[in-house]
Amino acid sequence: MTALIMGILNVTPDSFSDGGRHADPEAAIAHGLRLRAEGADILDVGGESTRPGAERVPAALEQERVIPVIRALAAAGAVVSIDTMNASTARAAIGAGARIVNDVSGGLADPELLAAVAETNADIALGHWRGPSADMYARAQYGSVVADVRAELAERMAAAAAAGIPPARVIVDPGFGFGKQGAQNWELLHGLPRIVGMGPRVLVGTSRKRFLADALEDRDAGEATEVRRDLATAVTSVLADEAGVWAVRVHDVAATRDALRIAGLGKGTDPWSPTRSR
Ligand code: PMM
Repeated sequence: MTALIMGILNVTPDSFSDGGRHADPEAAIAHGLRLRAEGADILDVGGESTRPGAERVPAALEQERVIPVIRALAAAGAVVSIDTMNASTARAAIGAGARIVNDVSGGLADPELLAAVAETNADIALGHWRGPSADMYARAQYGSVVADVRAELAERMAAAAAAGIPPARVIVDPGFGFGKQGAQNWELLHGLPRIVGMGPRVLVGTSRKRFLADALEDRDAGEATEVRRDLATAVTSVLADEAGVWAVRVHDVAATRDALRIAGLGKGTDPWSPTRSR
């Protein structure tokens, strides 16, 4: 089976990678529908930037940004996830039709979040996280990054179970770029089979991240352009797919869809089957 594609819909004025293009709800809804038409299986709506150095935004402002967008996209039949670290936003988003709560902090940032999700039928994506974006690189100290991420994700899975969330509703995400420096991300990418071996569905988000841009920079080109980052993302998404992940979270849905399709040709599976699932 080919990995599902989660399309990123950041409804923020300061996202590092789509630069606040979708801060007004109408534009965000239109972009979400376009991502769906391009092949996104899930739309991940977020109202708070987690870019390195980002400050937190109040939950009320986050909800003002995301709730109308979630309501419209869910009403149009899309599977929507809410990218939030706040229990109150998770609750409101599920009320508006979101089916997955995507918490990059794995339930650590808001101690109420896991219990809030447990009361619903929503799935939870638990990200590997070592602390707020404002100073996350200070915590990028690992013995073995893959072994440490595995162990810390297992702790978050145990916390989700203790809060009453059945294991079948849990997704794990190794958190590329979150408290990880350049080379640690590559080690994690090639260690993905060991994360997949943990059991739950695995979600992976490498899209346009700094470690890709750093790898692309060369003497002539300077800062990697968005187009080059999207191509790099399509490559890392194929590698993640080959490791057996359940879904990849990307900005450029069309490029990743094409890459997954090309990589899957001749393998005896039809990555285009509308019933494909993982
Ligand atoms: N990365 C970002 C935001 N949300 N969610 C998951 N599950 N995994 C990620 O790696 C992840 C995420 C930061 O990137 P963005 O600002 O481009 O959305």
